[in-house]
Amino acid sequence: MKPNRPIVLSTWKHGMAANEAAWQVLGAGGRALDAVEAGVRVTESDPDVRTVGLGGYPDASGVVTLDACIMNEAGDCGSVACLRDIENPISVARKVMEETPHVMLVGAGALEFALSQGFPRTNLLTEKSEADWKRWKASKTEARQEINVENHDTIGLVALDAAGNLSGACTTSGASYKLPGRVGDSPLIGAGLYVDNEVGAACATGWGEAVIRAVGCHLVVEFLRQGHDPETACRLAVERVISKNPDYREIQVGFVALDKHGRHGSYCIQSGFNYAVLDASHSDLIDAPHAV
Ligand code: SD4
Repeated sequence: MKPNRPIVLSTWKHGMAANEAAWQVLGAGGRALDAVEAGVRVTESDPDVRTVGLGGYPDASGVVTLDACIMNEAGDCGSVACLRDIENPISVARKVMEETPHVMLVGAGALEFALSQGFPRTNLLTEKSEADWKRWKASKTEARQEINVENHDTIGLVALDAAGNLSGACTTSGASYKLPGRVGDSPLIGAGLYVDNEVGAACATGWGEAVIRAVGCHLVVEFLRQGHDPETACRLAVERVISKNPDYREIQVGFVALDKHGRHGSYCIQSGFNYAVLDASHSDLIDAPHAV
């Protein structure tokens, strides 16, 4: 089979703009790692995307804290969690990968590292997010919000470059009004993102606690390794998530997968999840098949 490459896919409609930015790199013969970083930076910096980066929903105390990770074709990875005041956590995650002997930095240490690397300090709480947070505080509703096409969340983006290498990135402001200190699946290698250059890559969106319980994206990639096509690999992982989470009817979890040949697929628990795909011949927003 002739591989379909380069190609990029990412979660939700906000992935379309991210894919365009990634394509600037991929279409020029660039490296998947550079493409995935460039792609999700667009979403992080867009104040109208309320679930990623600048303008993201804050935690219960009104502080925006961000989670992000990145992984390259060699299996190198970097991650930051509970990072505040930095607009592009994905680039900090890349610095963790490239400039330190570690994989993950969190909280105050992650911020200190970002500042030492020259990242500017930015107030991430926009007026809109602050107003919504105040309304939420006054209403005292539960922290877990519905995740759907209007209220989407994390951007996960995976790419296969012209040279046949895979990389991925995942970034989010996490669950809105979460308990301060809460970290979701998105910065956890294996849960929110996984890349194995021999077989494929996957990223996740949705209720992170459920994804973590199943180590979702590593599972998707292992199903690819067993020979399943991307949609089936995602479906089998969703079935595992369902089996580990008795409250599955109340949550959304979606996976997106790209294999080494440039084939892609997705699957989620309930209707309302879509993903964006871009290659040399088309750009699409595809509704993911769902379990219930
Ligand atoms: C997380 N998967 O932190 C991310 C995004 C989210 O509700 O907001 N989920 O769990």
